[in-house]
Amino acid sequence: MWKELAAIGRNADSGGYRRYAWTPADAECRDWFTAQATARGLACELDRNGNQWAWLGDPAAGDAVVTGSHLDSVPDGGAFDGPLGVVSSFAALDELRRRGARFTRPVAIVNFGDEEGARFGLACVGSRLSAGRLTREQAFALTDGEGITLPRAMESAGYDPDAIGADPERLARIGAFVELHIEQGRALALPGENAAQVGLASAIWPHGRWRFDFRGEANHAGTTRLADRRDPMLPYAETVLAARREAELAGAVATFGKIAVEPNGVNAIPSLVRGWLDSRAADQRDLDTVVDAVRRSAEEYAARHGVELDVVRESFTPVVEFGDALRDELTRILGTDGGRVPVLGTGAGHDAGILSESLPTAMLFVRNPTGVSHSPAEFAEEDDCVAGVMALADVLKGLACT
Ligand code: HGY
Ligand code: MN
Ligand code: MN
Repeated sequence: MWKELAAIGRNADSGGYRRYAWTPADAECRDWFTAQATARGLACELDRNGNQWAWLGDPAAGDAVVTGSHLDSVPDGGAFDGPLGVVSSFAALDELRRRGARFTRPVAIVNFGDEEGARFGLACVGSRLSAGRLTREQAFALTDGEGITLPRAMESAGYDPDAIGADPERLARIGAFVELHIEQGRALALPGENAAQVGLASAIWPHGRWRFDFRGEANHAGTTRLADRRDPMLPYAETVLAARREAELAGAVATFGKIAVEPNGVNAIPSLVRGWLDSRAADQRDLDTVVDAVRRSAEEYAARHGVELDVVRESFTPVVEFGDALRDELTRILGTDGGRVPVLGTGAGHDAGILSESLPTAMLFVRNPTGVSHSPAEFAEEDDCVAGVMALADVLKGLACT
């Protein structure tokens, strides 16, 4: 399974993945999902938001146990972020069948669409739509870097954008959603009390994405006197450094990882510099402090250079505290050999976080020896991945089988 999926959407030069929503690579990942589900006799279903579901048992019976994750990636992302959860779900089902488990609740494996928001800028579009946390109007307004809107992109991929919207009936049939994910950090890998192959999630930090548009005046790089310039690159550069300073002060994180310059010519002073800030903090107050301070600094720098500034919040996810009941149930199931199961917070967003307001959700983390993610270097040891599959099989057995 892993080898088949690994070849899809991988860029030969970088070794990273470019599986963006509603692109041919996304379609190939979806075909792979359908093939894996069909090969296991699971009933495949596509919901109104383009999320894929593979069912064992009758969904209408309700109280389903669902597992899965996402298959899309960030630009040049790694092989594990998302796919490890989906592959492990199919493998865990295979393991349960090997053990002769008898299912007493419907079980489904899900592939949530557009979790990374790499193309349209908003994280977790598929799960947000289903949970009613993104309206059709908001979704229709999303555009990619080429100005293609989300509905047009869905249509070109053969999906009906007019069908999108909240899906409360579907979510009401789910009793628990458990997402397995590679840890995007090193808490499980470092020696100490959290050293383990598998851990559980406690919370997801509040986090968001803000677009800073610095508008200056295009001009000749060679002939325009410095005093006559309104160069948007300068306040942008100062704002990047301010973001780092403010994050350090607040014990938060802040990243300007994406920039778009117009006209982007070596010998032209830009007319527009667009920078995207990703900022996250353990609590909302610190996040607000960082973003407000960065915005204020940006305004001050822009004014100093005669540059206009617009700041737009493009994506935001409030803090997620995963419910104790389901996590305690998983701890009971996994801690059978007396081993303590580490419980970790994370700064990474997930579909499980989006759904946590609609139904009981939990996350399993698999050890990441380097902690690296959102990079072609992302890696997990095979025996840690197998431990993750076994843990997920134990969890699904404990929740959905006699
Ligand atoms: O950006 C995130 O937190 C996640 O990988 N979507
Ligand atoms: Mn990710
Ligand atoms: Mn992910």
